[in-house]
Amino acid sequence: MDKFIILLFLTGVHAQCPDGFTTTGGSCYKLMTHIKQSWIDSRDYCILGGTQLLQIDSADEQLAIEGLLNTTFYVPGDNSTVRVEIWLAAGDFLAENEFRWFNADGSSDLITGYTNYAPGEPNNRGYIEHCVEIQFDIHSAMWYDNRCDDRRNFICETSLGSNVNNIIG
Ligand SMILES: [Ca+2]
Ligand SMILES: [Ca+2]
Repeated sequence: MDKFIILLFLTGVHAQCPDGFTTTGGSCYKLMTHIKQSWIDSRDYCILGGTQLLQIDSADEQLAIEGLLNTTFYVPGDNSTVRVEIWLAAGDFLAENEFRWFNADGSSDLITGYTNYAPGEPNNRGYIEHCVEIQFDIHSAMWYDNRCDDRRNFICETSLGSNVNNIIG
């Protein structure tokens, strides 16, 4: 009986993701499959919902996101057509080649930790690529800098136990 009560207590305090979000590891994610927007509009959309545009801080988190993309987009038996681009909350539009994570509160942090750029990236092709995206297909999910005005799908991220505005849900 004591064990049962303790189990109920632990279950009650366990932090959950908001409705519609996927939990993997220590964070909650919502993949916007039905909207493509510029980098700034994607970022603002997540912030209006009480979340942030996706930041990937570790190889574990990268794997979690690859799993989410695979689950969402991979069609069994179809090896050719899956190709999706997803914004990350990273860019170098404040200072060229100084890539930062942009936080929901308006602050930003120089990226000094994990990255997963494709070979030769970021390359600032045409001198107009200042926002970072994932290019996902069935083989890889590497990072590229690209044009901030391009319209992409995106992922909003929030922490376990947080509340979100229902525009996201
Ligand atoms: Ca994250
Ligand atoms: Ca590039």
